Amino acid sequence: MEQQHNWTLEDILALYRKPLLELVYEAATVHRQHHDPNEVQISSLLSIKTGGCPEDCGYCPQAARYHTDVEEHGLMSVEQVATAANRARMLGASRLCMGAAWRNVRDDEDFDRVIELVQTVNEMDMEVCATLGMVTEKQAQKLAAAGLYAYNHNLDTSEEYYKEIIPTRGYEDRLKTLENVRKAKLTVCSGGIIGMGESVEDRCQMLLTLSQLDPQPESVPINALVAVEGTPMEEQEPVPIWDMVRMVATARIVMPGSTVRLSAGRTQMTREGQALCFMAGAGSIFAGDKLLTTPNPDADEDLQMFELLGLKPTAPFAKHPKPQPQPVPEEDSTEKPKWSRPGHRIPANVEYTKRGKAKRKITS
Ligand code: SAM
Ligand code: DTB
Ligand code: SF4
Repeated sequence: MEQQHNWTLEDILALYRKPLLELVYEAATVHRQHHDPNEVQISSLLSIKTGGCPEDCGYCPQAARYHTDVEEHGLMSVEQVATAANRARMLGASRLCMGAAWRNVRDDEDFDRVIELVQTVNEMDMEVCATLGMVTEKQAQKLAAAGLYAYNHNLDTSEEYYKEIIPTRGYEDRLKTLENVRKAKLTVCSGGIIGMGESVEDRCQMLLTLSQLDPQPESVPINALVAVEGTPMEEQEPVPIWDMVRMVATARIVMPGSTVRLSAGRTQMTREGQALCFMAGAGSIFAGDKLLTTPNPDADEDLQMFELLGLKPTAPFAKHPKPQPQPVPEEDSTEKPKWSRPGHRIPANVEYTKRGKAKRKITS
């Protein structure tokens, strides 16, 4: 399919700001040209390593520096992941997305275990996705050889606004990781979060950057911020459903071949609101009662919604063939990735880091 990489920010802003019903109609039309509108792909999230993350992402409940209710745990075993994958499959999920609270992948024993986890879930005939932080090309190749189907790494917002929420890594690292993932011939899952205080221009700039990737990402998750107590974003207002609909519809039009995923934030949305997002081109959801660490709608509720709307779950490997596992390449000790660490000061993050420390002292 021809992809359009020469959108301008003005084009995308003009789409986003169209009268809502006209925007939905245009997006629904594009959706029908490239996708089955009665199919929605289901992914299930599993946090294989939770909390204690050294990064300072202002939205994230897993950052060690904040004080949240997240229960930390080390890397899961093969048995634990196989059990979770089975459960996800019973709920109609075609994909298991394994997330780790890491800044980046390291060539250590934990990564060897992740390779085993990928091999195990691939053998269960599910699409395997991983989101492990920054990866080098060699690491991405190892994951691909193990049978990984997709790698998730979100741009999260515009390059400009990124500096307002994360001081411990640069936007160029996100882009470099996506390039590494592509070179390893994995499918790319990349999107972002709305509701972090960003402007409409930031949202559209993020969509512009995603649309300029060549090829465009196969999956584009659109998350509404889950404002978690103890994080610098705890007081952000919930995202209005209309913003979610506009974001899904605009993503759908600028990247017609991508699967747009209605991601975090569904617990706050009515069925009618979600139906409008499906109409506007959302072709995927995360299902199961938990995202990584925060709640998601009950599986039963989603099942009822699918029945009500006449939606069917997409079968595994409907868009790309199942990866055939290859021998995993040997370690290359000469590879020394240089990820950035800008280290600038973000007042809210500094404030909540202090609160986190104070709270830990009181509770310990
Ligand atoms: N540590 C890895 C990384 O940052 O790339 C992978 C896991 S991280 C939790 C994956 C993604 O979850 C983030 O890029 C962000 O888009 C999303 N996320 C994290 N916290 C969120 C929140 N409170 N609300 C919505 N999305 C969130
Ligand atoms: C994505 O875009 N959203 C997912 C997945 N990719 C990794 C994560 C949502 C996390 C929401 C907060 C939590 O549950 O910790
Ligand atoms: Fe760590 Fe990822 Fe959370 Fe950032 S988003 S704190 S890197 S788990």
